[in-house]
Amino acid sequence: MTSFLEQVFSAVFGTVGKNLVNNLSQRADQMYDFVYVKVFGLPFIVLGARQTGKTTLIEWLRQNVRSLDGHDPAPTAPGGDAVHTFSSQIGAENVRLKPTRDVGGEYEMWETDWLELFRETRPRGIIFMLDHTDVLNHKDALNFVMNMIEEEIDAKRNLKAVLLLVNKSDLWLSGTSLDKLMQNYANEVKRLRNQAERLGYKTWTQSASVTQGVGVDDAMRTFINIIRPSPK
Ligand SMILES: Nc1nc2c(ncn2[C@@H]2O[C@H](COP(=O)(O)OP(=O)(O)OP(=O)(O)O)[C@@H](O)[C@H]2O)c(=O)[nH]1
Ligand SMILES: [Mg+2]
Repeated sequence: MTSFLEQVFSAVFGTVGKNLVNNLSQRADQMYDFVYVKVFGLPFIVLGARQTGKTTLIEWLRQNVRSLDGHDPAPTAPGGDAVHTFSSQIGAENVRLKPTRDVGGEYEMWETDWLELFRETRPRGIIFMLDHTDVLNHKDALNFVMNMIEEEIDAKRNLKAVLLLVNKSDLWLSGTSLDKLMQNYANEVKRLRNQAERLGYKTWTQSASVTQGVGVDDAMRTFINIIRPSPK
């Protein structure tokens, strides 16, 4: 349809006509995305090695509570748990979110649950969670996610952001800084930045304590602002 219109407009008005049609169809796509997300929710996924706080973060978003102290979920089982689309108060705004599924972080689930979720959701954003323990495992998990993004041509098409969320700051912030902790991941972060630049998504690192409600609101506001389609 567009190419037919383009041909007609190019024949009648030359390049100006072609550009006009391109512009209009781009705006129609943007408007469609904007309305679609308002109704059906922002598709994003939460990944990360075992026990990093994925379930807790989804609960934090879902319950709209500012602290989950004492909250102690069981490790997420193979197959994960379905998460229905819900609205969440983030900053001053009510945003409709669609994380689709809460997946577990055990190694055996990466090739199965993580990959399936990525393919099914075609997320606009990925929150990759880690903490201050088990550096090698977090490196493996992050490299797995980068490989997955590299290889999955359809699933990565809408990707606008990958946030590295370093959780449990209540346990490590008194002994070290975010920069120091992230020195362990210098190669992975470099690779992630290169990939982001090449594929056109944004990536950055933030610290948080989801159970204490510290830094999560800020991280989520930034994340949502980057991944949501613009109304223009
Ligand atoms: N101290 C502290 N503990 C946290 C924080 N966030 C989560 N936890 C705890 O870490 C443990 C694991 O949290 P989960 O949310 O189950 O982690 P998960 O990534 O879903 O774990 P799997 O499903 O096994 O992959 C729980 O005991 C949480 O209460 C935090 O910010 N600080
Ligand atoms: Mg879990």
